[in-house]
Amino acid sequence: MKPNRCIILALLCFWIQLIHAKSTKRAVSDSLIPGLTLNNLDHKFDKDKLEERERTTPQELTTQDPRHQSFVCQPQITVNAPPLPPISNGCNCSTTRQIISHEVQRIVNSCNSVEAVEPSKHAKQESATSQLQLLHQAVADLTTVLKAFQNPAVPAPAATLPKDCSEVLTRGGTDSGVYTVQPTDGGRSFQVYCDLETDGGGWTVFQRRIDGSVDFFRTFASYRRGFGQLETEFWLGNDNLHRLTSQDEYELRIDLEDFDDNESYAVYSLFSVGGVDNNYELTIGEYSGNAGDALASNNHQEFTTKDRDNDNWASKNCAKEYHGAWWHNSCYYASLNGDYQGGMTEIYGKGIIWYQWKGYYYSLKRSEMKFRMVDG
Ligand SMILES: [Ca+2]
Repeated sequence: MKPNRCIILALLCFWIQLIHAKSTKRAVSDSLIPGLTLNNLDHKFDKDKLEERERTTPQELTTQDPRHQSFVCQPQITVNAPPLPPISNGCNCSTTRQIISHEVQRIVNSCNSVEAVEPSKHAKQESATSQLQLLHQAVADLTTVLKAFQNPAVPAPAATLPKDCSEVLTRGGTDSGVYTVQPTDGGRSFQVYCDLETDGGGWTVFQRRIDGSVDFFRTFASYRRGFGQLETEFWLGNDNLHRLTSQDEYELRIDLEDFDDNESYAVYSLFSVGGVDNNYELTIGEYSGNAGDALASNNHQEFTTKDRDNDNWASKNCAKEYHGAWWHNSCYYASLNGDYQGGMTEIYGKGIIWYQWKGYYYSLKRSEMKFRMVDG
């Protein structure tokens, strides 16, 4: 063979191999285009070529493919096919389409599983958060209790009830009537009648006579407890009087009325009642008013009833003799717990008496005894 023919034959051989190599490379590259649907794969792939690629490595392809061998020529051409995706576990796949189909299904199943599990996880997280908040609150409450227990100096919550009618007034009370008070001694609360109108108001009423509907000729124990009706006639009780007047500094006011609609009053600048141990001793201050100072002689006297003689009348009991429980000395000028006799009477000193205003033979129509805190 002439050298020219040999050169032409070698160039023809190289051209044929180059065209085959380009065709093979294009087919493999098309199969890796992202976004291809499974239905399109049949049109993009040659099934036989793919099965061959899965069985061989890129290097083996150049030496074992009989079609390559038939075109082997100098210089040798190597086709670098891209690597195949790994075959998933559990997939009995023999083709790339089966692998992709299996992987897609596996991902779909995984997503469905996540969607099914996430709501449950979310609910559990919310429940745990809620329980954690409750636990924090319980710890805070317990800490507060422990602090209060360890430190007795922690102030108690403010009382919700007024200590007397003066406080009812300062809290904004305007209508006279029955209120519940809680003395500051920590004892039981009880009801009182508050006069919130007379001379500026704030008066805690502890005695009223108005119509004779209640019997006042009673025992020491009865006066200690109190009796009657707050809206009509009553005695508040000596224990309550002691508790209330021990709280602060109080003044005393006595309002009187006769059956001709005449009114008078007496005010004492200081008022307190002792405890049961000294038989509810009376303490009063300076007098003012227009009824006359009938109570001065009873200052510092103990309480006497028909069954408990604490007065200064050595041979008799003033309360029993004149039907009036009172802070008797060697009896009285004022006795507002006597019998309700209804005005002028021939009975000496047994009625509702204010001697300086009406004498010993006039039983008053109305009397009201009350106290309030001293200003300033
Ligand atoms: Ca006596």
